[in-house]
Amino acid sequence: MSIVTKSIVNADAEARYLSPGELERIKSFVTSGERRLSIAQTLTGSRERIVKQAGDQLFQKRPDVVSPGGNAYGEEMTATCLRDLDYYLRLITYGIVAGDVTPIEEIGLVGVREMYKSLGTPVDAVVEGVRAMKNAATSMMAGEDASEAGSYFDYVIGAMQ
Ligand SMILES: CCC1=C(C)/C(=C/C2=NC(=C\c3[nH]c(/C=C4\NC(=O)[C@H](C)[C@H]4CC)c(C)c3CCC(=O)O)/C(CCC(=O)O)=C2C)NC1=O
Repeated sequence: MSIVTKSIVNADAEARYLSPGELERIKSFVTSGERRLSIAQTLTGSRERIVKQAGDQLFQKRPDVVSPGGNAYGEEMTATCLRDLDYYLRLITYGIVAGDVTPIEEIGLVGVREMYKSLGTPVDAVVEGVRAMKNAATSMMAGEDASEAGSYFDYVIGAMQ
């Protein structure tokens, strides 16, 4: 739910006008809108490059995951691993557009540690992959955009640990 919808639902539940604080938060959401959309466009347009670079960096740092016995060993499993990175990049674009981490949390983080545990996937290596995507993505952006985008990657990294 966006901050707009959420504020309206909360206010209407109490049959009141939006508070000055709520209006202020909506204002900041609206004024940052153009920038957030342009960040999401950059990430969407560069998704293949970001995922590829991040994968290369991850497998260099953690050769164990793509070695025999590793969770991402073999062409098919490696592709599934890169697909997961792509999933998280996609969810991060949702968060940036919504100006809110809730979609990332609800779609991709609830129960994620248990899920990866049951798959035998080392979560710390997934985190490493998200960190590598952050590096690849933010290196394509100017300062303020990089820090805005970076905060959503950091959110995923923090929530997975
Ligand atoms: C959009 C929300 C969403 C997420 C996040 C998601 C993740 C997800 N990753 C999976 C598998 C997997 N995930 C990985 C990923 C990795 N293995 C490693 O060693 C690396 C560290 C890492 C890549 C960074 C691998 C290799 C599998 C296949 C494991 C297997 O089949 O044994 C599976 C099991 C089913 C399948 O193979 O598709 C799910 C559900 N699915 C979703 O719908």
